[in-house]
Amino acid sequence: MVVVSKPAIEQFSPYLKNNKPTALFTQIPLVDLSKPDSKHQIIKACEEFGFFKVINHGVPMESISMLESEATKFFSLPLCEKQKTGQPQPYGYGHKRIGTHGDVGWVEYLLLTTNQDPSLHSFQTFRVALNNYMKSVKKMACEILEMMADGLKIQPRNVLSKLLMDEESDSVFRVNHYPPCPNVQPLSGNGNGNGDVIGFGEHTDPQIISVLRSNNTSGLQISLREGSWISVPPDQTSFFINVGDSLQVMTNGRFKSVKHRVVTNSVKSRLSMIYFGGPPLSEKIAPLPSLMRGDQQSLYKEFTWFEYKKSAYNSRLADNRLIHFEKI
Ligand code: GA4
Repeated sequence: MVVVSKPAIEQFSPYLKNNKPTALFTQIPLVDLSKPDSKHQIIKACEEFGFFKVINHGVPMESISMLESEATKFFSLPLCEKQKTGQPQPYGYGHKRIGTHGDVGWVEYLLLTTNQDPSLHSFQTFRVALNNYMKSVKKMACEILEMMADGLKIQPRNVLSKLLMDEESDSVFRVNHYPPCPNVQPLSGNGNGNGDVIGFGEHTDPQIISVLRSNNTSGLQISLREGSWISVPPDQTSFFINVGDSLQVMTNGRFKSVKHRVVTNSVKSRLSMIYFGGPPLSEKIAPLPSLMRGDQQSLYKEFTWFEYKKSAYNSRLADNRLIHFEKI
């Protein structure tokens, strides 16, 4: 009999997650965008989780599938071809290293600006599929931000969405490919067969809103307020929305940015594409005046998106980035 040994745990140690318990039975909030009360559900989800799933989103399945197939083709190219899109500085093709401060994950990715990005110039069909997809996803993100303004009873209703619509909007697009990760012998029997190898370490997104779509492979987990993690069942026909740090500040902490991470699957590869909606670099990130009641004070110091982004990109993934901007 041939016994195939599992790879040594040491080889994977930088990718292993800590082992806080995983909460069972918590339902991910679901928002049907075609329903008249969706704005209230969005507010509730943003306050409780900073995260929700949307259906009836209006993004054509065809543009989703086209981008997925272009991305799959791209990631199956030889490494040297993929590297022609440039090293991530921060835009371009990257693998294993995330950011510039020592974070690693079992992942390869493409990080792109949503504007005129030179990175994909030799991948024209990819660029076309991406622009097409991004147009619909940005529209949906703006609709959601307008429903938020309605639900928060603030005027004008485009107070948030105009930041994404601005020509100078500093938005980012990311495609992540998590190849199946070979089984790792768990340190102690924690019940998860693959020893929970980290694909993308825990973090919050610095921007206003993130819109994620993945194939049908599991891996995404969100952290609940009390610190436990729940797995988000994959659904390739839906989108998942994250509240980002900037939206937390703009709502003076009423909405919370969601801590999330991705663990790898030992059998299937996971492909996710995420639109990170950000404001123009010069935009002041501060609580919306129309949300502040009476003598309510801002919980945060004054800063621009440029200042926050600079500080965020100088941090480690798991750092609490907003802490430096909180009033003492
Ligand atoms: C998290 C959200 C987006 O993926 C991203 C990431 C960025 C990167 O990959 O370069 C960062 C991360 C993200 C926050 C902290 C810094 C910067 C990696 C990292 C360690 C593109 C973004 O805007 O911020």
